[in-house]
Amino acid sequence: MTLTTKSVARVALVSTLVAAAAGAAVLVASPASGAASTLAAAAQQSGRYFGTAVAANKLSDSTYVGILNREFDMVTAENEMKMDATEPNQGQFSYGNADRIVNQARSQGKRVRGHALAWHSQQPGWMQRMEGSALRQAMLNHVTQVASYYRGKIYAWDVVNEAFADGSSGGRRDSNLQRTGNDWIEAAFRAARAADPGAKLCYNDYNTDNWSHAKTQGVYRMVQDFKSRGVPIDCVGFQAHFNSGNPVPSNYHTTLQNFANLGVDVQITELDIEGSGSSQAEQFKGVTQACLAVARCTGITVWGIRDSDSWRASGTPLLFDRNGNKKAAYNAVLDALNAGGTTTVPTTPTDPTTDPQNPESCTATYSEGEKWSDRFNGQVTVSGTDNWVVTVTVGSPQRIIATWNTSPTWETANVMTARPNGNGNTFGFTIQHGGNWNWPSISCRVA
Ligand code: 9MR
Repeated sequence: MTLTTKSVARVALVSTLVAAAAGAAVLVASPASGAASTLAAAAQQSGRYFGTAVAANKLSDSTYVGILNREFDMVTAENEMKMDATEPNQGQFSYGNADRIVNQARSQGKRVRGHALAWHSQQPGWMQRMEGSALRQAMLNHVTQVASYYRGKIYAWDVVNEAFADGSSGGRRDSNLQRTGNDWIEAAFRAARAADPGAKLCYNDYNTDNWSHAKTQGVYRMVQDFKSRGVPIDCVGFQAHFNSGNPVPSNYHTTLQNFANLGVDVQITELDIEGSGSSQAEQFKGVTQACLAVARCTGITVWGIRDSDSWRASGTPLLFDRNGNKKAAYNAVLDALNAGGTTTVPTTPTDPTTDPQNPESCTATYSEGEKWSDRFNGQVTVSGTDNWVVTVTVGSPQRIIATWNTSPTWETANVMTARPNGNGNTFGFTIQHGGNWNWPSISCRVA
């Protein structure tokens, strides 16, 4: 911890007051040790997340929501943030179902992956009929509007989804967006960065798992080119939809590591593996271990909760059966997460130095502070701007009971908005954890 003298004094004061208030607070150190019992808690041991796709129309299903709240700390809207859902008529934006998912997630202290700002598929009818510069403008406006609406609430956006062709070409997929010019992808990334400087910006695709495949190589060359030219890209999403015709490749770890070596995070974004029993479990274990072995693999998202929630339910490709029971694949993933939790990855997004278009980006880095039996301290250091707004979201039943070096406002009881109060760019807080030792989620934007 690098606290100023002044803030050390404040921490001490806060701690004393809290200790007095709590009666018999004992100064002991470390968080819970031993094997974690949920996917999210197990992933957090190495600074990673474990997420799922969520469908708004299932949020009234208590079994579904029970598993969601218990097991996952990252949420992707399965369909509700896509272009047809958010802009059904040109210039008319519709966020009802997406908001239901975002609000449910954030009220439970979960983070959100945004999916997807620009895609050849699931375009609204009016966009499907467009071409050329009118389409380019409409696409950029869509990216700007949607990313601005959710500014500060999204951990990572799939800015562009599935833009590369299958097969041996290694080139782009033909689409109305591609026909607006090869630079449409970088234009979308620049628009997204301007709209939400605190979100990580990802390129997301499928069939990019095998390092020797032409499509994987094509995406790799694009990311390499973007990094060399300062196009703002932070991450690559690997959808990871596997089945017997498209099994987990033996070089999967190599693929993830090679992309990470370009200076981007990698994320497994839509994992499902058709099959059952121990063979399915082994494959889930392999994918989990591959992510854990790559420092910049920041998390795994499965594409649904129960087999019956899956887009390909007959392949029973998920971690819970149709009744919500844990499958062998669940235990394999949990064990792998518990065994591999040693690598710590940075919690925070966006390298502002890579974005010449946006010199005032914002990076917020969380670090752990002192821990007691009933509470722990955390601090956030902001870089890139002196003009920041940081959102700190704690999970239930946590409560922020003290702060220093910021004067907070509250969106809800567990969502705090922090701004500079003249004490520099590091602020801190005390979280009464109520048994939940998870780190808060942090996002940052330029005011
Ligand atoms: O799971 C989604 C399903 O409900 C939709 O009908 C389908 C429509 O395209 O999209 C599915 O999600 C896809 C994701 O958005 C992108 N990668 C492939 C996913 C599975 O098709």
